[in-house]
Amino acid sequence: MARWFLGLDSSTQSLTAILIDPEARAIVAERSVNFDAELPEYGTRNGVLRAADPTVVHAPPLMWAAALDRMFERLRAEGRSLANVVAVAVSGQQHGSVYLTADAPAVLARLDPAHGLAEQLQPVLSRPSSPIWMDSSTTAECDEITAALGGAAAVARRTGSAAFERFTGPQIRKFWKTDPAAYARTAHIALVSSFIPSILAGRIAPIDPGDGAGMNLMDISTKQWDPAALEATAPDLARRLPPIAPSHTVVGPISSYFVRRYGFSPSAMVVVGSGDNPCSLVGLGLVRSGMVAISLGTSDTYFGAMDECRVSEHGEGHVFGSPTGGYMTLVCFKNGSLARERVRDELGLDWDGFSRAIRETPPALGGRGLVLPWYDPEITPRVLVPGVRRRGLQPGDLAMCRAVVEAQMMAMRIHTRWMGVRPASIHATGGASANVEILQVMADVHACPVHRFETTASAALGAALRAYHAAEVAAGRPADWSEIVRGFAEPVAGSRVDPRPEAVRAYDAMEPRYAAFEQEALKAIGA
Ligand code: ADP
Ligand code: XUL
Repeated sequence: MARWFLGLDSSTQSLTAILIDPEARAIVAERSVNFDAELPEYGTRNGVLRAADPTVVHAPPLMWAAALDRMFERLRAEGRSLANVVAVAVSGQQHGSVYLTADAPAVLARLDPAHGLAEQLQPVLSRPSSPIWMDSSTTAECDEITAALGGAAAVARRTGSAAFERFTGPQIRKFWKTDPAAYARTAHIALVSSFIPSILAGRIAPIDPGDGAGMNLMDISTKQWDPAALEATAPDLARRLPPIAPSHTVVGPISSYFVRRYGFSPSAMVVVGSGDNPCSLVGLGLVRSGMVAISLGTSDTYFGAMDECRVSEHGEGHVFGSPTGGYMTLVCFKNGSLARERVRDELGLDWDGFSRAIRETPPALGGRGLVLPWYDPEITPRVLVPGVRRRGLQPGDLAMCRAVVEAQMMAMRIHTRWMGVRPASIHATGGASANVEILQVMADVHACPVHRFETTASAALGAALRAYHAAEVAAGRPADWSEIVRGFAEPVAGSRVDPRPEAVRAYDAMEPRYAAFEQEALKAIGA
């Protein structure tokens, strides 16, 4: 009988499932349920519910549960034998939280296969909607938590990130402040990534250090709840949180609901869930310290694996637990594709013209010019007052194409140094990774080879690989992560771009000039 592993990614707009067969190193199936299109009764747009206040963004947790029924109905209807699934692991959009009453454990334990999940879970929600990562309505609570814990750097040292509006702790605090009665009715608080496994296993599931680190509640060095952070957040919080357990922990066998309704094997294991970014780390094969991915999407993100826990003194980026055991970082740069497009459009070019302009200019522009491409407010470094700053460059200058990409890569190099890990190789993903000239600048500035990854569902794949890994561990077999991901998380053949020694030297020389220009600009705007 085939041995399949299932990864489920409950993300903002959809639920994605990937079934893998590790023996064949094959993806057996990949399917998505789009929330807006397939569950219109929940009234979401792009998977979320908006309020009059634009900073408030929630989603209906029952929709996430209903999507599970939809997904398994579909896989069954296609003739996939879910009896082959040995283990299932979940990836969830990070930070979002689900609030359950004291009846939840009993209801979860006795789900009736004659009825759908949403209908049965509705009575155990103490809060009908879930604040998600797009919610930014908790600035006051962030300030209160930060003050109680001794400042932003202290919060970052303690929990891996400064207090952020979307993080779960500030969200819980706001809930307690604004609806103390509903908070009092709440006996269990779950993350998206622990709510789905709780349903699958029929019991309240632990939280893993990958997603637990996105709460401002976990001690990043011990990977356990931090009593002072809990205290600073809301009263009696400890008894409302599940334990934190390593990412490969088996929560239990799948609940009989799924056995009877969809034909899962009663021995199928449910593994602890994790956040979508920690799962993507695995899905992109970043299983050793020094392996880094740069995603060139709407924003650019830099994320990588590191063995030791290091936190930025300046609150740059986030540190999460890695599902492989150590740590990972995630640093977001807002002016990514947006800034590249602005330059391209200002010069009236298409992407070919943009690439040609890069090819025809020397590394570091021969020392001639610099730009700070802050078209929009920037996250890293923190720039609240946007504005592009040029030195030795005019707006219509074709050299702007190289200058903008160099600035982006140099900012990444400087603002990720606190990790103390020099990238040994970079996996490039996202729309702009199709551009070889951009990848060459990336390789030269970071002084390491770059490989392109085409990924549509790295979080779901990462979850499936986590399920496989957890089953190997549970069976007492040595589970080497490089071996787990082999054949699944592979770069596009022939996509390797190597750094050129001469260019690497030019960028070493450029770094202090760029850093000084950036510092001056930050000082001028009072950042
Ligand atoms: P998202 O963050 O929305 O998922 P994607 O990863 O899909 O974004 O990337 C989309 C972006 O990729 C577009 O906004 C575009 O700027 C960029 N892009 C696409 N092709 C190229 C190219 N050849 N060169 C540079 N950028 C490109
Ligand atoms: C990470 C974050 C997002 C969500 C999206 O901190 O907020 O990447 O995880 O799903």
